[in-house]
Amino acid sequence: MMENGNKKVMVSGIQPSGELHLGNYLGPLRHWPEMIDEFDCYFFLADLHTITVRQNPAELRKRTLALLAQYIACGLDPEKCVLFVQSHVPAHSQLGWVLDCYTMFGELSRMTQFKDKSAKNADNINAGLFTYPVLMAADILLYQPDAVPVGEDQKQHVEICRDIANRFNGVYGDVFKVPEPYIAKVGARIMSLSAPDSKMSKSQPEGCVFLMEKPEDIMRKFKRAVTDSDTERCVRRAPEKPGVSNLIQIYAAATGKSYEDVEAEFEGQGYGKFKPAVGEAVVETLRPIREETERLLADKAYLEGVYRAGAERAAYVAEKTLRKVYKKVGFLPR
Ligand code: ATP
Ligand code: LTN
Repeated sequence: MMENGNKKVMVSGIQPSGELHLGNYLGPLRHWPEMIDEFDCYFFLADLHTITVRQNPAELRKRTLALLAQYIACGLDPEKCVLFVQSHVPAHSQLGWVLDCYTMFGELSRMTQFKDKSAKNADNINAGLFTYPVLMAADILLYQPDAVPVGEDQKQHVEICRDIANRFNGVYGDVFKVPEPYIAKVGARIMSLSAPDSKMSKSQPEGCVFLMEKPEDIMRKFKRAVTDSDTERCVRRAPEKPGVSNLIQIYAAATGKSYEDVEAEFEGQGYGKFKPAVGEAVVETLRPIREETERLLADKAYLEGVYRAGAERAAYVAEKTLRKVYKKVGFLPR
């Protein structure tokens, strides 16, 4: 079923750097299972990327396996797509080095994630944090994908990947396919429940709903969600109502309804009804994922089988691209 030469290809990854949250799910992850019939899909756990920030080794191992279980629990059937751990496929690091030499200091300096993360980790602004987008470009280009499904915040990284691919192709001919970012319309930027002007992020846990969180904790976070102080208190999207607009977005994404339908459903009702309704919709969306993740985590042998087979299938494709690149730049064949 894979690598049949006709199907379009898709690749994406998430860092096992913390607990998966509602933004990760409603933004990119929810859409991945919808694509596995149409595309040849490669989904990986971006563990190499996580060490740009200091990690506890035992925790990292645990979270990597938990994220794999969550991928599967969200509907990524390992029989229908390739699931693997980034560090298990050395071609990622190997192509990363080559692409480092085709990426400019100036363009990396403009990356907003680098600016943000170096401000947050002022005592550890390491070279990996700086060259992170180049490794990400290697992750992508190895699989010659048509599309890269990510959240809005990763768009700039897919764009630099396209620039690097075009630069390389400009010198050596058509080595890489130049992929498009694929960003969902609903849910691409879920905002924090406690500070709706910043994106939901694990670094602000009070405004962040985690996939494995208990239903009562999720309900509590939604009931406390920051809304707006307009006297009408009506459920309608508006730029001056970021809190309510975000809740409408979450409810629409969780239930599959349009924004207009959500507004109509709660017309004439205040926030007191709306906030718990959003909480319940989220709890019900996440419940089967949480239960299936727990079941899968009890079967380590199965998960090991999945990532071993995934690494083999990914490496087969990745090494083919790497060999082509090595040949083009003039490395002596082994
Ligand atoms: P942090 O919480 O530290 O900001 P993160 O949650 O963004 O990190 P990543 O591994 O960088 O973690 O993100 C995984 C995927 O989830 C990416 O495709 C990213 O675009 C998407 N994503 C992250 N946060 C959100 C959000 N609030 N809304 C929608 N998509 C998001
Ligand atoms: N940078 C991404 C994770 C990531 C990725 C990738 C996503 C690493 N390599 C390749 C898509 C394709 C992030 O922080 N969310």
